[in-house]
Formats: sequence, C-alpha cells, structure tokens
Amino acid sequence: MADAFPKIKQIKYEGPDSRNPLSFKHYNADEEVEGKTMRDHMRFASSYWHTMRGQGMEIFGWPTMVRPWDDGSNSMEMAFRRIPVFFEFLEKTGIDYYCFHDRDVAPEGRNLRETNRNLDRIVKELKKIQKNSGKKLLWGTSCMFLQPRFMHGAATSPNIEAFVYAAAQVKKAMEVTLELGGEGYVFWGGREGYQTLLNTDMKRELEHLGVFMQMAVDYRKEIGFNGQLLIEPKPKEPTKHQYDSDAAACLNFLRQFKLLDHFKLNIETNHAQLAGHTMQHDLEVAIAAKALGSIDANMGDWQLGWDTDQFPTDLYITTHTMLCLLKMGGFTSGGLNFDAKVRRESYEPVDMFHAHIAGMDTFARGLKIAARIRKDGRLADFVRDRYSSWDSDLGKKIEKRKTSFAELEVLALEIGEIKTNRSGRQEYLETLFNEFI
Ligand code: XLS
Ligand code: NI
Ligand code: NI
Repeated sequence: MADAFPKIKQIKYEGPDSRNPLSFKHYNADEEVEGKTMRDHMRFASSYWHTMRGQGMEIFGWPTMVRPWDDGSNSMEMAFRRIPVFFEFLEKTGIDYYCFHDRDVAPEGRNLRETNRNLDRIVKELKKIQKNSGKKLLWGTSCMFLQPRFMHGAATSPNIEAFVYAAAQVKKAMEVTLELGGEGYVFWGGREGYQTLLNTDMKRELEHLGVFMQMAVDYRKEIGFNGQLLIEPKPKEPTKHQYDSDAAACLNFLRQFKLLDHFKLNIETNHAQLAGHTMQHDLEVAIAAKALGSIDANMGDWQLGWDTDQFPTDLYITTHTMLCLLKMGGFTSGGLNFDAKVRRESYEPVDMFHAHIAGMDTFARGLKIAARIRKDGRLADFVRDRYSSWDSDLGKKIEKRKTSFAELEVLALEIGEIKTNRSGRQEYLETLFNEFI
C-alpha cells in the first residue's frame, strides 16, 4: 500500500453530530435499511478517470491539481505509480468498487500491439492489488473519444478504419474486464453522433452502431464474460448530438436492432439533466423496461448546459434515486459509480476525500429518507388511489385489450359529462415529500 495520504486515516462513521469533516455523518456501511446493509444497497464505486487522471484542466486554464505522486506524464511508470495510490484511496474511503477506461489506466503505445501490451502489464498489477485489497471492478469501458483517430466517431465513423480500430479496442477492453472480474461493461458513445447533419448519413451510422453492438454481444458469449453489457445515455457533449441521447432513445435503438435482451442502461444524473429530464424521469423509463443496470452518480448545475460532473449533494435527487432503486429491488450487478470530479479550485488531495464523503453521505441520507417515505406509505397510496378507477372490471377489460372504440362510445354516451376528476394535489405532495427531507 502506498502512503500518498499520510495525514488521512480511515474514514469512519461518526454520526450526524460529529464535527470531524473527514468522517461519515450518515453513511454507516453495516447499518441495515429495509433488511440490507447500506454497503449492499449502494455498491459505491470511484471512477479512475476523474479521481486519478483529472487535473482540473479546462479550455481557459491549465491543471490546478498537481498531485504529489504524479508528474503529469502519461508514461508506464506513472501508470504503475498511480495504482497503489488509488487503492489506498479506496481503502481509506471504504469504497468497494472502481470503474475505468482502458486508456485511464495504461497509456497508448506506438501501435495497437504495444498499446495492448501496456494494458496487459497494468492489468496484471490491478489484478494483484484487487486480490490483496478485496476491491472489485464494477465495470470497464474503452475510451474512444480522446484520440484524434476517433474525431468523426468510432462505431459510427464515416471512415471504416476507425470502426475496425474501435472493434479491436473494445475486444481487448472486454477481455481485460473479464480478466479483472468486472461486473459490467459500459458503452458510452461520446463521439457516436454528429456535429452537423450536412455531412452525416444518420441511418447508415446507426446501422453500423447496431452491427457493432451485436458483435459485442457475440464476443461476450464467445469469451464467457458474464458481466452485464450497458449503454450510458447522454444527449450531447462532446458532439452536438449523441445517438444514445436519453434512456428512451437507447431503448428504441436496442429494440430496433434486437439487442434489448443483452443490454441494460447505465443512467447518469448529469446526462439526464442535459437531456432536459430529471434523473427520476430517466430512471423510471429504464426501470419500466426492466433495463436499469447501473448508475453514474453525480449532478449537474442547473444554470450550466454541460456535463459539470459534480459530486451528488442534492438530497432531493439522491432521495428520488433511492426511491427508484428500492422500488426496483436494488442493484443486481450495477452500483453507484461516482462519475464526478472535484472543482478545479478544490485542488488539494484532501478534497478527493471531502467530495466522496459528500456523495456517500448524501446517498445514505437519500436511502434513509426514501425508506421512511416508503414505510409511511402516504405517497404510494396517493398514486395507487389516483388510478383506482382502473381497478374496475372496465379497467381490466381495457388493459387486457378486450374492448373497442365502438363499445367505449356507447359507454361515453351513457356517462355524459365527466364529474369524477380529482385533484392532482401536486403542492400537497411536494410538502409531503419535504416532511421527510
Ligand atoms: C462522459 C461519460 C463517461 C462514461 C464512461 O460524459 O459520463 O465518463 O461514464 O465512458
Ligand atoms: Ni458517465
Ligand atoms: Ni458524464
């Protein structure tokens, strides 16, 4: 184990009255909520790209986060040196899982062969340290958006050579994910979209994406990878429009290409917001299709139109998220991955701890609040009651598709003007919700 954070001890649960900023006030890993420990509800993960590779660089500014262990280079030596630092961090925060892109953990070589060799060497090291620490890989993915070769897309590039390269890259990334016992494999198509339709054959690009995903399904089977394949929706950034724009668009794509049985969705809070939805909306869409696989837990800034990837500190969002998860019966293979980064002004290593603690505590509160809302039952009762007219014989008949317009016309004439509408009580329900926050 490295000693990158010598002044920081194991973060412990100290309860809501503690004034120690480096403690959990609400996240108590072994405490049970609805018969399951918090640890098992949450399945928290830290993302290698933000936590280890994020340096606070943006268009207007150079890196602010000059880490004492990192010389900022993309060398193999640095790749090795970061690993124990990251695992020390996971150990001290009590986070059980992590996620990575192939290129976060190992640099590209002079050609694909060398790149794969680099990755293999690093994966060997990761496997060892996973074994010693008990930490696990939630999901792996491949980065097909940074390198200029993917400027026009990967699986949807007009250039067939980019498609070929992407296939080889995903093949390798799936292999190493299997090697590390990853519980899932994510596709986020950052460049699978367009900047202008003037130069784009959208139909053809989508068909190529369909073929690509089918090959991933086939390869998963071929190598005996039992992890869940996932698509992560996002509407825009870096491209103007991304094909996997939201949960509904992803589900439609999967249905169109007969892939629905093989994929689930990895829903990210900030992405749902960029799509003009709430997190709750995209979660409900995914759950209704039995396709919620995992969550990228973060939040955006409502005033900003891009992916700010902030740590989740909004209690309303985490409560809605946990309500959805509890309703679904919890994760099977997925988890809450902090696809989140500290602000570039929060440049000290200790801020990595503050940020993860904030996210974990906010989710722990969300879980407890959600459980209390469920136990109270008034909210669920209201919704159930709102649909009670459908619990009639007529309701059953319609839901079972055993009626027709003609039959309903007869009924409508009998009913006359409708006098049975009831209030939606939105303001009352919002106050009811607030009672628990
Ligand atoms: C970017 C995405 C990315 C995926 C993994 O916006 O959230 O980080 O989670 O490729
Ligand atoms: Ni993400
Ligand atoms: Ni994102």
